[in-house]
Amino acid sequence: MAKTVQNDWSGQRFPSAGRRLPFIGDLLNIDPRQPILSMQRGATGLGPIFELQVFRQKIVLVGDVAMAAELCDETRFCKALPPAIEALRDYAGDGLFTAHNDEPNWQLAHELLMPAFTKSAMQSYHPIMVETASELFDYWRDRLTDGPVDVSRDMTKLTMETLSRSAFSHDFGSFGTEEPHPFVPAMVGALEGGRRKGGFRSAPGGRLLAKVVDRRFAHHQAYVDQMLDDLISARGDSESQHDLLGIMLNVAHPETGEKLSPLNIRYQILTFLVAGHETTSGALSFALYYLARNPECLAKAAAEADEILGDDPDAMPAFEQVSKFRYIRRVLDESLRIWPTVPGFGRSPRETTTFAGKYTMRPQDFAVVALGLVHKDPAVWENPDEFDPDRFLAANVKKRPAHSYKPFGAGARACIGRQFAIHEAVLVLASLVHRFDITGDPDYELAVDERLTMLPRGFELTLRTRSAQMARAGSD
Ligand code: MNH
Repeated sequence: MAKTVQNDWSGQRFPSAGRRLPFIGDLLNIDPRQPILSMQRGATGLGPIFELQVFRQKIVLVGDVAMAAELCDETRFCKALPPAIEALRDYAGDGLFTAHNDEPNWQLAHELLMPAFTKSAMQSYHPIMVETASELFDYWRDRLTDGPVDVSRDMTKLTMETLSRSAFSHDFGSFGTEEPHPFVPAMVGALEGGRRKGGFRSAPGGRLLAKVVDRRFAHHQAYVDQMLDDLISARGDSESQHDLLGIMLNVAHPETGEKLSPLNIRYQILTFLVAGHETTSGALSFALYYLARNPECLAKAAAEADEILGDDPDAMPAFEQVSKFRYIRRVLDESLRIWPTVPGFGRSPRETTTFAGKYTMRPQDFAVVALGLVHKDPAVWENPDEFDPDRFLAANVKKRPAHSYKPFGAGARACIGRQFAIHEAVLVLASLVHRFDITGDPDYELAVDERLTMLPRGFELTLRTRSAQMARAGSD
């Protein structure tokens, strides 16, 4: 068995936090419940590039805009799969997110599925997004006297439902019960198992440990597998052939005639269910957190919603109206700056190169762009911890260097669902602040759950309908 360090950067060393122990390396400096956040906290004072090593796996992270921008240059660099993402291949194989750049199924799936993410495709998802958001609002309206709502829980219901209805014409019935659909904990459980495996794959005995984890999480995996089978087989001829699943099952590549294999289709469904909902749910939850914390921002957002949607508090936006909520869009952008719900991504050079003017970097080496640090680089972002949506006014965006803000990744492997996420999130935020007064608990201190993505934990909002208040304003 090779004793070499994985991702060793030809033996070059970078600053690392705390004391490094023999054998386990920096393991004790990482909080297993918050690996990314604890790594970022530990980075204070280490400079723009730093490393940590656990057993024989070294991870190199970059945390300033200059280095991130260099890594985002697609002519020299491309996506890399850090171990935690590589480990997801047990579930998502060569699906879009976890495919290696040179795997033929990436190109094929990318070309087949791009049409499902065009503007005209968004127009067909719009009514589904409106209907799903309305169901959430009805669900809340029926429970207004029950006390505050758990924001992350309900935003996850919403985005899960929107994604599965839009992409697979499948209704999870999330608003029928308090609890999330059992697929959600099963999926989170299966992925958590994968992440743990990724963490100790490079450890001695890692394979054995992986088997133990596999067994512990087997029931989650079985549930997820069954769900995916049901989703595919439940599809009759009558159902939409134009949603994502319809394209995957029926459409052949126009030039090569190739279609996705049944196994790859399973990988893609799981990929979209996972990539397509928790990310947006977190973005919505953080945006609501900042709105509740900043009354003047909330007032501006509500004023914008009222101006565009009119007097009826139950009005929902038309497709063309969604891009008009410019302030609400800035609130979303700024929330994703402070809390990028996908906290980083890996990059490798296409050929051996000199990185940052002095480090040799070979194609087998990778660095992680740590978005939580890049988005707060004081060289680019003034008062980086302050919530200020107007950083995203066009004039201010122009003043910043390229690649200062990368919540959706970079290059050919950037997020395919970006427009979908933005359309859904803006639509939901606008109609929500139009319909409800929201109040957070002033004593709530932001706590963040780190799964594959970031979500506020225990953040609650008290909701009141605005109908009475708007009727009063209208009669003035
Ligand atoms: Mn999404 C890739 C962030 C919403 C489907 N997504 C990525 C990457 C980031 C990302 C970052 C690149 C990762 C990497 O380089 O390794 N995504 C987000 C965020 C949101 C989001 C912050 C919401 C906010 N993503 C969505 C939605 C969908 C989706 C919604 C589906 C409808 N994302 C994907 C897929 C990929 C991806 C699929 C992989 C694309 C590829 O490699 O071809």
